[in-house]
Amino acid sequence: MILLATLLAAAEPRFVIRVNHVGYLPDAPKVAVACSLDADPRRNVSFTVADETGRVIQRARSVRSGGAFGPCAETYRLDFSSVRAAGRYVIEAGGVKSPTIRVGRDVYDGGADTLLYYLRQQRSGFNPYFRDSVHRLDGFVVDDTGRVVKFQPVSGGWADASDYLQYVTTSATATYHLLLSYRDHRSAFDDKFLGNGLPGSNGVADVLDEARHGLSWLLQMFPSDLEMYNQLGDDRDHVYLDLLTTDSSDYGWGKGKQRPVYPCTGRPQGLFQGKNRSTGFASTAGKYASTFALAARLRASGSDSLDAVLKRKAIFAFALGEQFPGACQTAPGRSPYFYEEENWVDDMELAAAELHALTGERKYLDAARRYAEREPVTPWMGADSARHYEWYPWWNAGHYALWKTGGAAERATAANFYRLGLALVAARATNGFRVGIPFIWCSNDLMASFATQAMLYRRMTGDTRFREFEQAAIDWLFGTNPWGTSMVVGYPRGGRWPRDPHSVVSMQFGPEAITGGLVDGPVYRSIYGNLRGIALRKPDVDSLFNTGFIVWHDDLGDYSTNEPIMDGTANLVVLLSALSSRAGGEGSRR
Ligand SMILES: [Ca+2]
Ligand SMILES: [Ca+2]
Repeated sequence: MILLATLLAAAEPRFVIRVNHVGYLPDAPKVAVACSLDADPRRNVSFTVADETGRVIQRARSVRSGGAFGPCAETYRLDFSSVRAAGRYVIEAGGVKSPTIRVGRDVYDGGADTLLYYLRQQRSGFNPYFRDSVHRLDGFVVDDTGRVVKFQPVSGGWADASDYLQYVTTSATATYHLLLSYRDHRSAFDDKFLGNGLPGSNGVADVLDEARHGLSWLLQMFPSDLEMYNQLGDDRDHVYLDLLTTDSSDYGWGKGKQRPVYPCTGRPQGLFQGKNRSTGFASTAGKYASTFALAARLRASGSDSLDAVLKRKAIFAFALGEQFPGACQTAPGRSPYFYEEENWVDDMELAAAELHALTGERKYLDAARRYAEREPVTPWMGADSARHYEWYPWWNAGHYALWKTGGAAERATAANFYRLGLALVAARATNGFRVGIPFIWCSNDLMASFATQAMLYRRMTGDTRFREFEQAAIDWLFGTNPWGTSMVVGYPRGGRWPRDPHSVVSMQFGPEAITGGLVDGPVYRSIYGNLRGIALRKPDVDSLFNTGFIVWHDDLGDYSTNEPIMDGTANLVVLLSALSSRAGGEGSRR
């Protein structure tokens, strides 16, 4: 057995070429990364690029090693940016061929819609994937002791990940991202689904259908000016690995019955051992306000009276945030993990900027500028680590909103603040993959956010100094990483992507069932080693590439790197819709 294992290991390639499996836009920087598991004293390779027929179209070029990264003893950046013609190509280096590489304006078309499949699958209330209603009894509002205050109808929204908790923090952010994608890139989206998520056409872009699903839950979670709810369910959910439709979590009111609804209180919360460190309302209030304000301005709800309600609630949510500054964190149950969001001025900045755009009132622009000055850079940028969701959302859309609604001074300030953050990450990205984010839990969310901020900065200013890093982050998400895998389940069809994510849905129905889900992504080995209850369920096919400081496992047992995440998926919709060739997308630019 040992001999066989040794022989098999010896047969594994020790020199690999990693590429973006989705492909490259004709005018984008194009770089594949070769990873050698063995140190090479020459520290040098030459590579060629051939077209589909085998004809060499870029003659041999020699490249110096960019040094070690993770499992790679050497990394080589194979730049083929000069290849601009649409087509399929193969790179050859070190006697090894790359996977087929696509170049074309339309390589990202349909990508954003693919992500929406996962969001539909995560729907609570009526779930179109299961064609059944889930969690229809939600929920019971609870006080600090867990005592039921009253029943409140809040069935709807999206399950957060492969557990079924629901948070305003992530759901409002996701809804905002969907609305922003609709506003900026609506032609990138199809209309192949109805409002309830079943197949069909309703004259509404599917991204707006999905945003409306989020809006309707958020309206239920902020039912009156005196009640601002923050969370539905808690981690007692984790006891069972059930399907959404047969969730048998028991919060003391019977299996599969009501789930607890946690309000923002401004006080630490947690019914068992662990408590969060909540201090106010503003992180959640700001998210309600910005999402409702953008929806009202876009007339997104489809009804004038509902748009008026959204506007009134946006104004009131912002006022609550001003009255009770501080963070409203998610509440832990029996496990020590919760979303430890500390920053709230980013959320209030975004809210104020959107309210200015909606109402034109000067006081909101002043407030947006004031909040922006308090946190120019989202603090994970440039850092080596952070607590779980400590600095959330991962990119501050408030600066972009301020830039859009402000005058010349605000535009300069907002662009400058984005630049400062990007420069801090770029300064850490001296490795062969050109990545500078910290590999904390949900690193793919950070990677997508860095790329989004870099793209927005480039469009806002025309300054291309971070273009290489922007592209490297996009490429990382779709295969230019040590494992050579796309991080989105089922996308792109022909590429490598997670087959065994941490999800009971894919476990029972196959990975196609959760097409479109962005998984958490690699984490520091130290994080993986210290989390509770992680055990791989099968031999690691990527063991050769899991020897470095970061790890990723295509294994249901690893909830730290391979669990699809709702908010990360919605965040990526912004980027993928921008890359589409349809009407104004990045792919249409010359
Ligand atoms: Ca539709
Ligand atoms: Ca925040």
